[in-house]
Amino acid sequence: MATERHHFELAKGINGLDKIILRESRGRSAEVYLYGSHVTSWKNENGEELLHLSSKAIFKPPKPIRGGIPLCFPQFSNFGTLESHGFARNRIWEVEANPPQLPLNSCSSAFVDLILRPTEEDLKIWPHNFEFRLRVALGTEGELTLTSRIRNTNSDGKPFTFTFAYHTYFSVSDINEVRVEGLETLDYLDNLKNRERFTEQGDAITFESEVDKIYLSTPTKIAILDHEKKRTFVIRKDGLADAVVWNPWDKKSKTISDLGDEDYKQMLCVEAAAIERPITLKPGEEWKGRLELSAVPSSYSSGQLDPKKVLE
Ligand code: TA6
Repeated sequence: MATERHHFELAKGINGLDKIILRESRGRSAEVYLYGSHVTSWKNENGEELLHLSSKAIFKPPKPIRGGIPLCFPQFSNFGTLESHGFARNRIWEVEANPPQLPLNSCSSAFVDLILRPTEEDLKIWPHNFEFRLRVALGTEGELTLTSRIRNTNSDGKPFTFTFAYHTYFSVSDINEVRVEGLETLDYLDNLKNRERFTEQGDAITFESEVDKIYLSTPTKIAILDHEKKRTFVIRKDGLADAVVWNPWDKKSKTISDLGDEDYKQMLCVEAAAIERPITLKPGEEWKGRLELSAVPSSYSSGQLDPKKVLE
């Protein structure tokens, strides 16, 4: 299916699962599985993959897809009684032809609107009616934008509360050569130390062992500088105060059955999230959380990366 309005194609993906393909005139593309509304691919004009998809990803419900951009809703990790990261990532979503209006980013060259509503079974584990709308858009400069709108449609007058994350797996050339700018001096909860609170030191974040941290009250822009690829990912976010940084490193990777033993070297998760202050919605209320990803050439100054230029 290709429509004039949305400029997307519906195709069959791995194991016959439905997927949406977004294409842009200069050859950039993105793919979204209806299973989980899961972005599994984002490519630049040279056809290079910018997201990391696990070499052992299993495309078989109910196992969530490992890699790409899993959506964590209505619970991040085990911050509650539901399965890890909630259930939105392992439900089949629908394409929505005419969603309530969302200001159209005029720079969007292709987009698709998806929706998830709870089934009777879902209501047994999380007794709240909701509409979760996701727009995935590919911009004319190759930027990938995900806009989530979550509405409380309870008819019993009850509010509900949730945590949320775009659990993005970025593709990097070598985790040892990567640094993250924008989280220096911030407080974080360390998942490897019982979520104890610490303060990050002044330097950019680099990687030499397992990391699993929830940075709190983070700026709206974060950058991942990939020295070897001479590429910088710029993450822009709205409505998402926190940012999770995760790399399982070698030992933890071996305990994750659908992650290749060596995958950790080529991946880094930096996840725009709302965790410390969960979102509460009364019936009729809607929350919006927006993520914009772009990949730009890194700027150099006498052989050094200049993160300030990137963040300007
Ligand atoms: O976002 C980091 C994290 O919560 C880690 O603690 C780690 O286990 C990871 O997500 C993956 O979770 P998953 O449920 O997809 O195996």
